[in-house]
Amino acid sequence: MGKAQLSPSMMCADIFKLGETIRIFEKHKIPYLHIDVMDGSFVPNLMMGTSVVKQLRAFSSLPMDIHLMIEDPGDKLEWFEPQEGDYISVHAEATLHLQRVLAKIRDLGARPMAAINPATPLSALEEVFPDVDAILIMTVNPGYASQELIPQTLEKIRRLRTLLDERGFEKTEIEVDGNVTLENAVKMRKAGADIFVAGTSLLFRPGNIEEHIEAFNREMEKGSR
Ligand code: S6P
Ligand code: MG
Repeated sequence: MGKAQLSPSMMCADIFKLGETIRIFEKHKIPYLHIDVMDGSFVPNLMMGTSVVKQLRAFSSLPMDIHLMIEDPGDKLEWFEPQEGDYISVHAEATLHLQRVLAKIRDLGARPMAAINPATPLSALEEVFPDVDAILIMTVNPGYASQELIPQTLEKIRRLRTLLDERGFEKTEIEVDGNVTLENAVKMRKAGADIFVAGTSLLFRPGNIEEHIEAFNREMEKGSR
């Protein structure tokens, strides 16, 4: 198992402090910026469009982890100008042609990730294991920040890790998104998670972001001993 990685959910950041917050992430070698894109149709909310992505790219070279919560993502991938090193995740529930969309992400030069909602069984993804570098397990229903963890998703992470390893996909990463508190992160890590989307429950909770990053790293190191 590789190092536990943080992917800060930028929709939870204070927009008036965005620049300094991103500089903190660069200083701490945070591997991704998590960008939630919502279309008001796949999820009941609107969030983070193409111009935000463009401006962030001009400001920082940190790779992006673009979470598309939109219907028919396949014909909109180019809008986000995918870059080498970026992850782009698409929901199994949002397209009839998941394999084609994942292959297109790879063709565009980014890393494909398949996402599933809490109620969607893992079997929805088994046939695309060869097409992804990561799988995103939603631990809340997508659409909003500050929700409560859906407890059965912990067991789902565990089952996915076992299934991936049994099928020879040991390198495929698991990302978790939703109510990643320090306490939940420890449980998610034990279940097999690699990338932790950090929103209002972790990095953007009251207090100091750098201290929150350090606390996360300490907890993760404890777990690996
Ligand atoms: C939710 C979205 C997430 C949230 C994140 C918020 O639909 O995909 O990325 O921004 O989960 O984190 P928290 O800690 O407020 O649940
Ligand atoms: Mg997200």
